[in-house]
Amino acid sequence: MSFDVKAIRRDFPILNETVHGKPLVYLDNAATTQKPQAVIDTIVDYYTHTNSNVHRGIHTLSQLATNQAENARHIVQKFLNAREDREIIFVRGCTEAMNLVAHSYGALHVNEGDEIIISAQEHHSNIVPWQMLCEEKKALLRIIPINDAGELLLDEYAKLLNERTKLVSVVHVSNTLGTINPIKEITAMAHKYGIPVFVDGAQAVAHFAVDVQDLDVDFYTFSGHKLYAPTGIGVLYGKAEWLEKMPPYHGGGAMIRSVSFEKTTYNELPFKFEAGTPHIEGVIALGAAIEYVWSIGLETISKYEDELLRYGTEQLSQIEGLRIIGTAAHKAGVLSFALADIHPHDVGTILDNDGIAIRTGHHCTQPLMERFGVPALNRASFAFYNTKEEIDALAAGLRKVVRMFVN
Ligand code: C6P
Repeated sequence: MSFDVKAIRRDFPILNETVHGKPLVYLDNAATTQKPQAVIDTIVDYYTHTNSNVHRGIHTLSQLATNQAENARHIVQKFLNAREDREIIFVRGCTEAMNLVAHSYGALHVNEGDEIIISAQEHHSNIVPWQMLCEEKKALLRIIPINDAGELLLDEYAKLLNERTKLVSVVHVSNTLGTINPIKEITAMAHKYGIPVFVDGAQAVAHFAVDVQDLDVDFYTFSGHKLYAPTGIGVLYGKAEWLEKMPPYHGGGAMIRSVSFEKTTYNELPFKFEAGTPHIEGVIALGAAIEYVWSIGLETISKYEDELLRYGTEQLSQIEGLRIIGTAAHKAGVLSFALADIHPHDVGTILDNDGIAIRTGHHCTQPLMERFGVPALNRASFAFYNTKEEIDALAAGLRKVVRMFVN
């Protein structure tokens, strides 16, 4: 299919907005993506025609809502190529998925003296839950280091694996560096010791196809809002054999089979991990977002975004005093950079005056800031609705910042 970015942009009404009187140039897609009309319509349609609680009612609307929500689960199962629908747990997002696994898997499998491996690239949400678990269990957190390009050092990783390791949890694509990690290799290395692997796919699923069976990961998570769906809905994939053994995370309605004051028995998968009324319209809209992405095609998306990344890298590299942080050979559409010694908040504010949205700060990866010796960074991150003209606007905006501060 040929890629018509102008037509794609018409699917996203927010792209017509102006900011400070200038056309919006939205380059903060790693923080959250904009929503296509198909997703917005799905939410309106749900509240207009179907709104009802799920898995609770015999009445027609409840059954319609249940069918739509379970159909969305099936769409996610296909999207990740999971074996079964029951391996798809709906959560609020990556952060909740990590806390769920840390809490539930951790309760069962992690004890004093055990070790958990994460990497130097991790977002705080893939650091703090494991730190909390390690503190509680007197276990140890081990960190896979990176080189100056922002790539994991697999030789060092190999040295960290041992019989005390109880879990490896790594990010698929770094939100700060853009590095795409070799998950298949990382997983195979851990599996030699029988160690399960959890992958944070927050920055992966919107950019290329992910096949959890091919990667052979034990757990995988993503947040809907980085995949053109609403906030507050995300997915935890887990191999059924792990999820079956793990205790529930939250207690309440829907996760039970029977309750008495003496004893409660738990529901089957996936409901054992879905206590309470779920984010029903979010679930259904996530299904619509995936169908929208499929209608374009992940291969087409990857190819186009690679082109944007290459063009953006070329254009930004020519700017005086600009240093790109994250130069891995295998990268997704994230460009983080320092601009002379100008504070990123100044850069972000001046760009915003020109309608250009980038992210500035530590990107919830403070250990990475320390690793690269910077207090904060600027980050432009791409989606398939971005254009080379928008990258030109960013480059022009950055030249203006340099002129204001350096000369
Ligand atoms: N990164 C960013 O601007 P939640 O907040 O649960 O939807 O996602 C957390 C998360 C986990 N892992 C990675 C790699 C992420 O990038 C994020 C979210 C956003 O980079 C907001 S901090």
